[in-house]
Amino acid sequence: MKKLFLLAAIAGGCLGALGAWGASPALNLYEGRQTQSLSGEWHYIVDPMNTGLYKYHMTPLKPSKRYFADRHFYQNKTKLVEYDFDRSPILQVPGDWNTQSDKLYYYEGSVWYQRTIPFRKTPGQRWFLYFGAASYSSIVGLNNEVLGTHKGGFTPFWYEVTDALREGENSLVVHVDNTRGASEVPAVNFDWWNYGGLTRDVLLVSVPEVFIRDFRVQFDGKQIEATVRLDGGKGCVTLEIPELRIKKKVCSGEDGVAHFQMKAKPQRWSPAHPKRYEVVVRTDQDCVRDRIGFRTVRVEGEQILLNDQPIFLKGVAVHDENIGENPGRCRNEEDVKGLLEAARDLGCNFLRLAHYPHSEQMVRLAEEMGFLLWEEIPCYWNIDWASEDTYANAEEQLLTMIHRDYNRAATIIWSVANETPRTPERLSFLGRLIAKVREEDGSRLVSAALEKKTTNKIDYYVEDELISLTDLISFNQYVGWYDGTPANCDTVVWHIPGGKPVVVSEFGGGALYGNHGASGELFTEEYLEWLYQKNIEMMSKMPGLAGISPWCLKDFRSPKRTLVGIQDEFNRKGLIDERGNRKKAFFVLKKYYENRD
Ligand code: GCB
Repeated sequence: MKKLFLLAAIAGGCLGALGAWGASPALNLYEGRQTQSLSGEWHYIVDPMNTGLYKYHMTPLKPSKRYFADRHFYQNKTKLVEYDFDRSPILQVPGDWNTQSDKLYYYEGSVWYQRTIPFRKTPGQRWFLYFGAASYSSIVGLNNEVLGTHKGGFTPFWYEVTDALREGENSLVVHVDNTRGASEVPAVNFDWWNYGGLTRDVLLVSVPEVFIRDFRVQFDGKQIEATVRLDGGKGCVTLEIPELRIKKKVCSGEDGVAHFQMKAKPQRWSPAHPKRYEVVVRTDQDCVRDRIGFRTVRVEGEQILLNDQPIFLKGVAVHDENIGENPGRCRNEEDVKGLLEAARDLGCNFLRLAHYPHSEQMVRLAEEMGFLLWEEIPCYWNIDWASEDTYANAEEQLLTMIHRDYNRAATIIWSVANETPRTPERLSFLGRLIAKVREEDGSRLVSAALEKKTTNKIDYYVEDELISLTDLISFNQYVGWYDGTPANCDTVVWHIPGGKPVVVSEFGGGALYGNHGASGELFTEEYLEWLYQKNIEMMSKMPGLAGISPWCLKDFRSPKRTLVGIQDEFNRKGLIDERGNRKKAFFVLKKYYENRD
């Protein structure tokens, strides 16, 4: 058991603090990594009572008695066995379970996934199991060994399995549980579908004994700095950017970390010119590549400067849910492309990836297509601010997101929270998170989507102690929807502290595509069209306005939206509906973006 524990600890990223990465080194999926996809058909068993985890008095089962147990071992006829993965139905991985079976549509609980992995050992190699995301928590078992547990439904995790894999067939079992919890992140109340499952890619990654675990590249306007981290030993590292004629070799210290500094004048990455350079990192055993854009971002007074030029963020907020007849979590590049193409047609240069880390595919493709990104973790509405475990969970999600996307030029904003209550506990919690972001990555802007306050529906105040800690003043407002009608926009007076760029991180209202009526009629396309016209007029007068990300691109599933015939369990604040049909408001925003610098 001790050995397993150690394995899980190592694989879970507890190798100790090294360099600037903090305590959890990433295992990043660069080009050139040898990977075997474990996507496709997995058997599953639905286990609402957690029969595979506990005995009848709720004492925990030993791993050897859990559903992890190697099914061949249990198929011994003298034992009573009451499960059989081979006879169990199939779920596609990646994919949420809710949209794959009617029985699982509302399901919140545990599901056991199982598949086999054929394996042949090659000397001198190490192997990792990589999970893009499992929502919300998981326990991974390989051949009856527990590799580890993970919490947080939107961030990747991995386990080293070099010693756990055996020649021939291996049984991989993953217990995934999407039960909501008061001390989880997010907690119990949120306005999107609580999709469960192995929602992102599962991979078997093979690397040499000493391998390039992670590298970070940064451009400060004058020079490119890079830090490469080897795992398994030390070595000499060559970093090459062929198009810039850069080639440099640095030998790591005992810690396996090599630092580079190179003067360079790259073409700058921007939405209008999303130029990326191939960066090759090589040792005598390993070679990986990434395509990296170089840009700078900072704030000056009330402006956001991209490559030293002011930029207005023409944004839209997006959930990780595909466009289609039966939408669910995005499963592949095709799914995220659908969303990104709709945002491009809208004229956006910026996306708020709400309300949790989206997939790496989303971030990479957005970068290739020239979108600036706001990335965020699900400290949403109210969570258990006083709990240290909750804090540790939020911090882990935040750091994993930063580690995964550190090299992405597209990402300019890390956001730590959405619409959270102003309490001392929350201030201390989010203050710690913000300090953590700055420690980990001083090259980007930090934000949080705040709330506004009004007592008379005329004076709106954005007041929050967090503003002194963030780079932007971002807040959500719903004048014309939760707050009066769009006509109210004419009389609203905004009281926003000056001195920092203002980004309205949400505004919007609901409309069912194809539902027409007078502009005063709720849920009609005409109402939403009017709401967008009036909000745009109002916000254009806001001092310091540096960007907007209306709520939101696409109608998305939410069990909180129950109005039959209109919502039918969809939040209807999309500019397009779930099938991609454009509402009238889409064209109002498009026109505004076309005419705005
Ligand atoms: C908000 C939330 C967003 C909701 C939206 C709404 O302020 O940030 O998650 O979906 O309002 O539709 O009410």
